[in-house]
Amino acid sequence: MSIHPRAGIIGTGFMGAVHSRAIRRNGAVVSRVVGSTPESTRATAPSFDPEFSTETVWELIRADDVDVVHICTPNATHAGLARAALEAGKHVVCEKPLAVDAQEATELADLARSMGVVAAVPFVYRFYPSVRRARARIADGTSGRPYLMHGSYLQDWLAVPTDSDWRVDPERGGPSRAFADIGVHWCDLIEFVTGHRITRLSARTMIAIPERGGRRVTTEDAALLMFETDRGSAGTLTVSQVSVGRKNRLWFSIDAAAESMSFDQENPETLWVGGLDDNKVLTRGGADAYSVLPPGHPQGYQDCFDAFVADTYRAIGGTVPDGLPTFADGVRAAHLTEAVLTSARTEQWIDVSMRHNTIEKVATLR
Ligand code: SOE
Repeated sequence: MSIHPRAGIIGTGFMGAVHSRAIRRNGAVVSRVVGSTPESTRATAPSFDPEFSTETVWELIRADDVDVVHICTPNATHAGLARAALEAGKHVVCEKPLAVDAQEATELADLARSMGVVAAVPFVYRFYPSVRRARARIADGTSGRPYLMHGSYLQDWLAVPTDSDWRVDPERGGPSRAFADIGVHWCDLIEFVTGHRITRLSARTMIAIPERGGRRVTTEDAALLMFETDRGSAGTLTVSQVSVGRKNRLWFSIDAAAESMSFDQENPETLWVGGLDDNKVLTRGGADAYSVLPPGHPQGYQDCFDAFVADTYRAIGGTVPDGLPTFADGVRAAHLTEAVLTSARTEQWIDVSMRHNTIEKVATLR
């Protein structure tokens, strides 16, 4: 199939707009667009300038002029929409979380494999050139064995009691909010860069603002983790959506035998490298993987999305690029999310290693 498939977008909010820009920047067609409801479709879909007007989700999923479905709706609708699109034989890009429980996420990954279609999840921070550089330094042995991985993912868009969003409602967002929404990005990224897998974790969650819009809040504003990995490393993570002044500050440090490296998503053109004799800042070079602009012309979040969609569409064309985040990665994220909630409830360490073996099996069977 062409690497310019015809796309259908379900969901016309911020993520729908990000996906539509990435689709068009890759030379593909936005064939159909629907919102979460017929009313939102009529109100918002025309602004996406689709090829065809579409009344319902089902019309989009069944349309012969849609090859790949992008699901950009509230979390609790993801699994049902992904299942329907897969059963219709479509390739699927589903926003994280793939599903609000790990069993359903696993079933979707199995279904995608049995249907023989491409099924991807936008863990897009993998596509920063600086992140690929850090990954290469570990893979080629330059960094030495990672000892510690630590960092945070901090935002402040829910820092005020009057702030709210469908994510706060567990019926629409699922039982976890901060970790399921952004903590999974950090965990995916640290495992992607190091090649390690988190095998056990201890987590605490906290609700900083107990009431929003007159309703009691039951989903976490923040999560704090300690974890161990399958290759003898350990780490910590702080996730928060109430950290005033932090807009989208994903940051990690990997402290390895020969050097430490740190990356800051709010300053993504550089990678800090600390050595025993000197420290240096590596700035994105024009020849780096996923560099599309000359040095000094900063690349950012949308460029990562463009690269993710390009690689997804390459996979649809028959060549699966290294590092494409698929439904198997969505399954892992769902398992980590469940482990975080279980650990926070029981105050116990939770083993996630067995789940990983299952996930890897799913991933390799493809
Ligand atoms: C909101 O927290 C959000 O848009 C997340 O849903 C995205 O996954 C993240 O990349 C940016 O912040």
